[in-house]
Amino acid sequence: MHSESTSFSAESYFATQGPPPNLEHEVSAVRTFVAQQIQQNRNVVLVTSGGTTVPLELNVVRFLDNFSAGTRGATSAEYFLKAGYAVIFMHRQFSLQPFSRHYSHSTNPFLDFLEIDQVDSSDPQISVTADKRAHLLEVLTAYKSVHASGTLLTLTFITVNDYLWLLRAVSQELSVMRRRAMYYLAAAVSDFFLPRQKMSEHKIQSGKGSLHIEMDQVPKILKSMVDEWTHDGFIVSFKLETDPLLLIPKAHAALERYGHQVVIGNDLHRRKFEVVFVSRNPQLNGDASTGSAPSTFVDHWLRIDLIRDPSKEIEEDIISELVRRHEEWVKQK
Ligand code: PAZ
Repeated sequence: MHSESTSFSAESYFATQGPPPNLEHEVSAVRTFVAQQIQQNRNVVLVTSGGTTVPLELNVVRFLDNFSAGTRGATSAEYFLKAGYAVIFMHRQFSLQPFSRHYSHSTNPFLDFLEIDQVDSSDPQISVTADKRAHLLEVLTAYKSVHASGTLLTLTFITVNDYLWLLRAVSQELSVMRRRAMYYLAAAVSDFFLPRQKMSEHKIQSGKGSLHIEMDQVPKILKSMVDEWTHDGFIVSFKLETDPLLLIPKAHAALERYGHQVVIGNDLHRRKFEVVFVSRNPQLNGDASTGSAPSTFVDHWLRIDLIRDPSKEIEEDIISELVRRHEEWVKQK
C-alpha cells in the first residue's frame, strides 16, 4: 500500500462523500444541548477522542485503524466537567468514556471487585470489595452529578467520514457560543482515506497476488474550522509524533498554517507524562495568517512525575492550563 494521493479540499470532500445516516439526529441533540448550556451560562467544550477507521470496501470487512484508546479524550472530558464546563464528547464507538474509563474491561474489570454476600442464601446481596469502595464512590458521585446536571452529551463516530461530517456539523452548532466555545481535538484522525468512488463494493478477494491501494489525502479541515465553521472559538489541536526532532517544528507549522490558538504536541511514548503547549508569542503580535509579520512561538513544556505520584493524570494539568487561557481569550472580546 502506498500513499501517493489526490488532494481533496474540504468543499470537494463534502460534495462527494456522503454524510452518515444519523447526522440530522445528532445535530438536533447538539442544538438542544447548546441552547440549554447558554441558558445555564456555561462554557462548552467539544472534546474529540479515539481513532477513526478507513474502510476499504463499501460492504466493509476490512479497514485501517490506529492505536488510540481514547484515554486522553475521556480523561480530559472529566477534568473539563470538574472545571464547570459542559462537554460534547465526540468519540470513537467503544473507545474509553469519561467515568466508565476507570473500569475498563481489560485493565480493571468491575466484576472482579464485586462480592456476593451470602447472609441469606434465598436473597443474596451484592457489595463492593472494601478496598475499592472509596474510589468507586468518588467516580459514581461525579458521574451521577454530571447526569443530573445535563452537562455531558456523548456522540459517536467510527469512520473518518463520520468524524469529518460530525465535526463540521457540531462546530457549526457550537459557533453560536463564539468565544465561550472551546474545541479540544484529541482524536487520532487518519490523514488518508479511500473515496467511496474508488471502493470495491464487495469484500476484496485474495488470490491475485499483492494488494495495491492508492489512498487520497483527508482535507486539512482545521483551516475550515478556523475560517468558516467556528466564530472566534478557542481551538486546541493535538500533534502526535514518534520522532522527537519533528514535534516542535510540526507543531509550529500547524499553528502557522491554521492560525488557531494552541497546538499540544506529544510524543507517542511520552504522552502520559509530557506534552508541549505551542502558541503564538503575544508580545510579538505576529500575524501568522498573512505570513507578512515574523511569527514567533512560545513552547511551554508540561511534565508530571509518575514515579513520585503514579496516580497523577497529566490531563489535570493540561485542562487547568487551558481553562486559564480560555478565560483570558473570553475576556479579550
Ligand atoms: O487516545 P490516547 O490517549 O491513547 O492517545 C491520545 C493521542 C496521542 C491520540 C492524542 O493526544 C493526540 O495526539 N491526538 C492527535 C493525533 C494526531 O492526529 O496527530
